[in-house]
Amino acid sequence: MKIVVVTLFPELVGLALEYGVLGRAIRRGVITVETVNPRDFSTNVHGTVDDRPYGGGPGMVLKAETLSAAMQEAERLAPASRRICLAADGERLEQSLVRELAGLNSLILVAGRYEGLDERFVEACTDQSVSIGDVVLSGGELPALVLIDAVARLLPGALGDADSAVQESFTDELLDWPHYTRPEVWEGRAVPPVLLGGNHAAIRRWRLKQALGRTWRRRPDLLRQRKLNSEERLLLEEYLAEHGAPPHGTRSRDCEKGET
Ligand code: 9D3
Repeated sequence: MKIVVVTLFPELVGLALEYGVLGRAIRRGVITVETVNPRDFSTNVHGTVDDRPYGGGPGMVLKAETLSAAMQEAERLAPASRRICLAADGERLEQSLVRELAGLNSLILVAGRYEGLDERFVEACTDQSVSIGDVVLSGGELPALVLIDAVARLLPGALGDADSAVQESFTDELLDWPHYTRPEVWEGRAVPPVLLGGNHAAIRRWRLKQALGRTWRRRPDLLRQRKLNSEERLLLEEYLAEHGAPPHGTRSRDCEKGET
C-alpha cells in the first residue's frame, strides 16, 4: 500500500514510522509512506500557509490554494487514492473503516493544524473526514499515524509470526483478558492459579470469563452490540458472583447504560 501524508510537520510523521511493527512493515516494503509539505507550495516568499478566518475569531485557517497545490503533488505520487482529511469533526475512526481502508491500494492523508482547513478545499479535494475520537488535539499528524498504524498491521506480511491480526473468534468485540508473566508472585500478588495448571479448557473458560466480565464493567456498550451464547451468559454470571457488586458509583452508571 502506498500512503502519502500532506503535513506541515513531515519530520514528526517520519520519526514515528521507524519503530516497531510499522517500522518493519516499511522496511519490508509492505507499505510506503511519503510526505508532501504545503509550505513548499506557498505562493509567496514568506512561505505563508495560513490566514485569519473570515468572520473573525481565534486561530488561523490553512489556505485552500497551498493545500490544493500540495494535494496535486500528492495525487501525482499516488493517483486515484482515497483522500482522507484527519479532522476533529470527522467521522470516528473504527476498526470497520480500518479494514475497509486496508483493502485499498493507496491513501492520501491530509493532517490539519491550527483551527482547521479552508472548507472549500475539504469539499473539493477530499473524499472523507476522519477523527480518532472526542478528544482535542493540536493537529492531524498523530491521528494520521494512528490510522497508518492500524491499517498497516492488517496488511499481509506486516506482522511477524509471533503476532497475529486474526483474533480468536470467541473474543471478537470483547476487551482482552488480563495477562501475566514471571514471577509467579510479585510484591505479594500471585498469578491466578488456573493459568499455572496447564488445563487448557479451564484456561480458555477463565479467559473468556474475564473478557466478558471486564467488558460488562468497562464497556457495556460493546456487550449490547454482541449476542451472548449460553456458555458466555453462564460465565458472565459466574464473574459477577465472584467479583461481587460493582464498586460504589459504577453500578448505577452501568444500569443507566441499559445493563442488567
Ligand atoms: C472550536 C474548537 N476548536 C479548537 C479547540 C476545534 C479544533 C480545531 C482543530 C479542535 C482540534 C483541532 C486539531 N485537531 C485535529 O486536527 C484532529 C483531531 C482531534 O483534535 N481529535 C481527534 N481526532 C483528530 S483528527 C485531527
